Amino acid sequence: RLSLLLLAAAALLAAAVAGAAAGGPPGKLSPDFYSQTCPRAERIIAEVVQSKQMANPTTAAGMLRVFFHDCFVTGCDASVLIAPTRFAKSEKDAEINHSLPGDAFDAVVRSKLALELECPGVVSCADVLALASRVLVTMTGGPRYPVPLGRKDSLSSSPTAPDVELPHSNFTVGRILELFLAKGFTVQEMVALSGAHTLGFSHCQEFASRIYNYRDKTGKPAPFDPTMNPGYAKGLQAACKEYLKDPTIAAFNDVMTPGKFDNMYYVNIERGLGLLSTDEDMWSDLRTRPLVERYAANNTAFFDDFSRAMEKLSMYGVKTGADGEIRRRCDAYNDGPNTV
Ligand code: HEM
Ligand SMILES: *[C@@H]1O[C@H](CO)[C@@H](O)[C@H](O)[C@H]1NC(C)=O
Ligand SMILES: *[C@@H]1O[C@H](CO)[C@@H](O)[C@H](O)[C@H]1NC(C)=O
Ligand SMILES: CC(=O)N[C@H]1CO[C@H](CO)[C@@H](O)[C@@H]1O
Repeated sequence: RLSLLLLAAAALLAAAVAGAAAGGPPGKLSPDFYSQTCPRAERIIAEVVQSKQMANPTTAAGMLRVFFHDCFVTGCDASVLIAPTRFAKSEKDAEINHSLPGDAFDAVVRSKLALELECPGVVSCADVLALASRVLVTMTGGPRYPVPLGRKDSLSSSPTAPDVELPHSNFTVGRILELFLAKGFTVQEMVALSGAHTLGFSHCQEFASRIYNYRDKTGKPAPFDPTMNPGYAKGLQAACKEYLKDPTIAAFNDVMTPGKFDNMYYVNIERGLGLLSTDEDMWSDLRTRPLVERYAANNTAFFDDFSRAMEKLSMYGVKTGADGEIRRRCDAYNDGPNTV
């Protein structure tokens, strides 16, 4: 009696394993999801985004930020890539999109074109974003973390969701933590993921209130936010002088090693060289400060925690099975313009 039950259990197990080999049971992601259907998928994406990154070194930062914006708004489902049409707005219409960089979108479009030539209709745009982000993190000196695959692309893209779901540069650390904790991320994961600000730029308007007409919480004025290194603050005041006339002026997020993926972001925070108030406030908030100290002192600890947090972020709210589709082009639904 017992051995019969065991045999039945073994048969079930074998069926489950066979299912996994055939692309995985619905609802499960796996790193070799495309090993049968598009084995060169990652190589193809890597070739495209690497040449894009060499031609335009801001691509990596742009891609990473686009990926974060995709995942935090209705899950990692390429909803961020949908272009608005005459009939329907999309996430790109949200105010917070203003600076999502064209190079990252372009790299995704090119990757998808190359993939459609080799294995049409197989690789989702959500997976392209996840793989492209990893390639670029690694290429700029960061860790290579696991990226499970098999995400489907969304069937919707809300123009109002991004401004609700994403953290703003004027938030307190407390408010940012609320946002991350509500999505199931820990304080440690929030601090580790913020290390992405080791790359890229912020526009002056995102930190202008720290360097011009500064007032502290009690309304008391000061020449600049006193948590800033004075030389740094003065340098930014000079660099951003014309930002109202020219809103494209921007500063490196990591003033010391702007193009390198490393733990310098945290070292900067210790020295008052954090660019956004949300960066620098991680030093005054005692929930986040020990983690900033830890990552500033130990690059391996940062890479380890960043890797785990990125893998988790890449799984956030993913759609599988009938919850989504494999888009033919990343900026539009397969069934034509969404008229909702
Ligand atoms: C913790 C809360 C966060 C806040 C408040 C925040 C806010 C911002 C702001 C205001 C900018 C500048 C945008 C611009 O002016 O163009 C920026 C840039 C950037 N963010 Fe964040 N961010 C956060 C977390 C993250 C996370 C988790 C990631 C990725 C894992 C990320 C990746 C980036 C990157 C790479 C850039 C540079 C983009 C570029 O150079 O094109 N950020 N962020
Ligand atoms: C933060 O900035 C946004 C615009 O980016 C603005 O709508 C909002 O009112 C600001 N919030 C606070 C608390 O200042
Ligand atoms: C740095 O962190 C890693 C990973 O947590 C750990 O194994 C290592 O011992 C740490 N190194 C130092 C010098 O503390
Ligand atoms: C990259 C991108 O799509 N940016 C858009 C953000 O939204 C404004 C309108 O609110 C568009 O003009 C931008 O093209």
